[in-house]
Amino acid sequence: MRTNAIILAVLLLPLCPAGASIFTLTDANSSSLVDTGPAGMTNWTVDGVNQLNRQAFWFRVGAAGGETNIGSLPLVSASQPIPKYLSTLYQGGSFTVEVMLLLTGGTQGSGTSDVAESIRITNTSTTSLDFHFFQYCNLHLNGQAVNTSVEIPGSNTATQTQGPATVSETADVPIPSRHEVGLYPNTLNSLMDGSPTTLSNSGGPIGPGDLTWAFQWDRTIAPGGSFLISKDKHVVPEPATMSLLVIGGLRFLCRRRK
Ligand SMILES: [Ca+2]
Repeated sequence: MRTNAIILAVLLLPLCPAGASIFTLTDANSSSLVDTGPAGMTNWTVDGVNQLNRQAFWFRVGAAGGETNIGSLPLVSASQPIPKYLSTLYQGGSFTVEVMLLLTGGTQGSGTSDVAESIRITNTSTTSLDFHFFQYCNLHLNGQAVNTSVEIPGSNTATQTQGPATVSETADVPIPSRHEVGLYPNTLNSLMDGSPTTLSNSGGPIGPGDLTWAFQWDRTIAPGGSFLISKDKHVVPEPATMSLLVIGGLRFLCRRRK
């Protein structure tokens, strides 16, 4: 009987977390740690090397006041039906935020990895919602805090490099309202102060340094309506392994042309 109770508790745990929980996503050569609390995604390990310091999301309703980390909202549910996928749902005062993460690793030793993310904000009230959503990312490519460069050459793709060829690119849809590259912790401090943040639209390139980038979406969401953000973040390896990975390289080039 006691064994059955323990098994039941373990089965229910991913569905009914009491508070912030840390989930581990795994697939092929990759793993990632996701804290459902304010820390957000804190690790993205590819072939044994962590590429990420932190990625987290903030929001603001209306034009005044500071931003709030979504991980500080009540967590309604967290579900990990398969090791490489995690879905979390947060309850705001008049809206919900659902974050869906899919980790796709490359073959062992390839150095390639991909994280696809979708964020759905739903206005559950009967009035329009003046919503501002922020995505903040601090990559530590090749496990190093100081990376070579970061830039947002257009308005929806952030490219960070370490050395001549280790690259992470993140493309976001729909195109963000604003963006910003920066040196840690300037953007993070702005998101954590008590004043409204408007990203600067600085696209760089900047570096070397402890580099960060962020996107901002400003939307009025109709009563009962939703706003969906989709993005894809991937990393490709340094030249020594790149030469062995023609297929992976071609896939990267194809993605760049989208
Ligand atoms: Ca702020």
